[in-house]
Amino acid sequence: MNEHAPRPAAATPVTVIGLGSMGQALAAAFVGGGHPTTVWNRTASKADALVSKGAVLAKSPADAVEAGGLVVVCVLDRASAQEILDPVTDQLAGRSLLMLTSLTPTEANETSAWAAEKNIEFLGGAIMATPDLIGNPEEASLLYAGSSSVFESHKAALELLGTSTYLGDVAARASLLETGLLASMYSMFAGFFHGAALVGTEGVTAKEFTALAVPWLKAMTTFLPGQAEFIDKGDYTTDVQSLEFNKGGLDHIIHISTDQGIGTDVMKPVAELIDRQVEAGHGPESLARLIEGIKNPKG
Ligand code: FVH
Repeated sequence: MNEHAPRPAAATPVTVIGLGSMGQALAAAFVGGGHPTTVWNRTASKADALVSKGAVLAKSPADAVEAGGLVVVCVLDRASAQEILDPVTDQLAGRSLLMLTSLTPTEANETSAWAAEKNIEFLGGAIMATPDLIGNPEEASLLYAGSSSVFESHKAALELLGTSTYLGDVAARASLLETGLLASMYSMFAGFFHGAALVGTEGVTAKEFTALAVPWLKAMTTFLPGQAEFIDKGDYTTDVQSLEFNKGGLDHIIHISTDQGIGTDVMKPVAELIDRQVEAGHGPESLARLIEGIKNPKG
C-alpha cells in the first residue's frame, strides 16, 4: 500500500431519531454506506434489526444527538419531533439537524427559525419515495432546503438515501415542492381513473387501457416545459390549441362520459376553470392560463 496515498475521509457519524418504517430505511442506508450510525426510537425494540447490522442504540435522545455529526429526525409529525428535540437543544447547538419528518411549509420555516435561535444548523427535507425505495437513486428522490452548509458537508451521506436536490436556503421550499409534485401526481391518477372508468363502459379492461395510457401520458409530459414558459412569462398568447379549442375538448369528454353513464366529478372542475377564463375573455389564449384561475379562486 502506498503510504502517501490520500486516505479516504472517515464517514461522518450519523444519528437517526425515529425508527418507523421510513426511519428504519434511512438508518439502514447509512449503516450500509459505512457511517457509524446511532439510533433512538421511543419504542426501543424497533432498533433490533438495525443493531444486528451494526447500528448503536442510544439510551436517550440526548445521547443520540451527542453521537451524531448529522442528526436526522424522522418521526410522525412536527409535534412529536418538537417533543423530542426541545429538551435536547443544548446538545444540538452547533450540530447539523436534518428534519425528514413531514412538515408543512409554515412549520418548516418555524422550525428553521427555532433552530437558528438555538444555534442549530437546520436543513429541511422531503422524501419523494416509500421506505423500500430508499437507497435506490433511480427511484428515490429527496428534496432539501435550508442550510447549504449542512447540505454540502453531508452530501455524500445524503446520496446514500437517493437522488438529492437542494432548493435554496428557505426551509419551506422542500415541503412546498413536495406538495406541488404530489398535487400533480394525484390529478394525473384521477384523470387516469376517469379514463379507465369511461373505457370500462364498453368492456375495455384497465390493463388494455394502461397499455395506451402510459405512452400517451409520457408523450404529454413533453409539453410541460412549454406550459412552464407561458406561466413564467405571464404571457399566454398562442396560435395553437387555445382555451376555446380546449373548451370544446372538455365539453366533449363531459358529454360522452354522461352518455356512457359515468360521473364527471374529475373532469367538471377542469371544464369550470376553462369556462371561467373563456368567459373573462381569454378564449384565444393558451391552456396554461388556467393557472391564473387556480391562483385567484372565485370568492
Ligand atoms: N412511509 C412513507 O412512505 C412516507 C414517505 C414520505 C415521508 N413520510 C414521512 O416520514 C415520517 C415518518 O414516517 P413513517 O412512515 O416512518 O411513520 P411510522 O412508521 O408511522 O413511524 C412513526 C415514527 O414516529 C414515532 N413517534 C410518533 N409519535 C411520537 C412521539 N410522540 N414521540 C416520539 N416518537 C414518536 C414513532 O415511534 P414509535 O411509535 O415506534 O415509538 C415512529 O418512530 C412522517 O412524517 C411521514 O409523513 C413517510
